Amino acid sequence: MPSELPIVLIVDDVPTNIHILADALRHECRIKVAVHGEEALDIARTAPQPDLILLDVMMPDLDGYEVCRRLKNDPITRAIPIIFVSARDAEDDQTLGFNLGGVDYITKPFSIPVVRARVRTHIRLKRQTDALQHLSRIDPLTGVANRRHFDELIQIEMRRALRDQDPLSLLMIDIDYFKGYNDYYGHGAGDLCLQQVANTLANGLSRPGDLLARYGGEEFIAVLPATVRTAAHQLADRLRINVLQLGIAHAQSPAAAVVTISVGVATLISTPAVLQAHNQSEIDVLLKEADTLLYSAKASGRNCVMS
Ligand code: GH3
Ligand code: MG
Ligand code: MG
Ligand code: MG
Repeated sequence: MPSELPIVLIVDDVPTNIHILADALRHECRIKVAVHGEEALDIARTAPQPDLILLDVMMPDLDGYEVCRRLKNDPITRAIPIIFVSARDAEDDQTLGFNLGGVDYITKPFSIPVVRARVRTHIRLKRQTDALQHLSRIDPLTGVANRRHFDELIQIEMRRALRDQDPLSLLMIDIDYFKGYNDYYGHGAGDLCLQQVANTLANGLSRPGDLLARYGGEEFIAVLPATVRTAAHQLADRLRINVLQLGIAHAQSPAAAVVTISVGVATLISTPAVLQAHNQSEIDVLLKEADTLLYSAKASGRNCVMS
């Protein structure tokens, strides 16, 4: 929550240095501390993650540069801004810190007001970046994830499914006779209908790892990790009934007097042949299968699920 105090992780092998920095920041930040590199890596990975790390360079075992390298190599910690705080003030040291992905480099001895100002600045920038990233993944009309977020997430889920040999299901969902709805009730009512259907679909997904995205105009896609075909089919049918029960009048629908959806269900089964395959080609196969089954659902009269 952006209104909460930001969490700052202070990493230094000398407790006195930690105390000075912690005293300087404690009124405006929640402080976590680590006295060596491994501890810093652990804390950085653990939720709630720090919003910023103040990182000493000279430490026994892992030095600050190596800690930074590892944080930047791990997708879970990559986005946390790192400010180096070090007595090593040579140009080369500072340049290396920036080249490794540090956002700033403070040399010791430092001025406390300047440290505070730099910390504030980098936390503000981090929050702006987070807000922009969030916006870039949301469909503005319905508030659910957009196509871009789906494209990113399906890559991650496909890699995970192939690695763990888990099933992975996709639901391709399309509103029935939506062109007729727009033509009859108007585009504004069409937008409202899209919002209600999106809400109902999103609320119908039960597991934390499930994702609903708007895939195109009146088409949605649900990603269901670790879900076998029968379970995905059951879920799809529940979503279908939930939308039906919204009871949005649709005078132009030959399928029902209300707005309905059709759903195609595709499931990845990790056979040895599939394990050899490239992520993207498996994603394409899964999308094609879901689309074909959606088409069959349409051909069978709509308001139904095909798997
Ligand atoms: P089917 O049952 O075969 O899916 O028929 P359909 O009429 O739903 O399919 P079609 O693809 O012919 O029409 C989709 C319509 O969705 C066309 C367009 O008017 C409407 N649509 C797409 N995006 C939006 C949107 O953002 N807002 C509104 N109001 N309508 C949209
Ligand atoms: Mg040190
Ligand atoms: Mg449609
Ligand atoms: Mg469509």
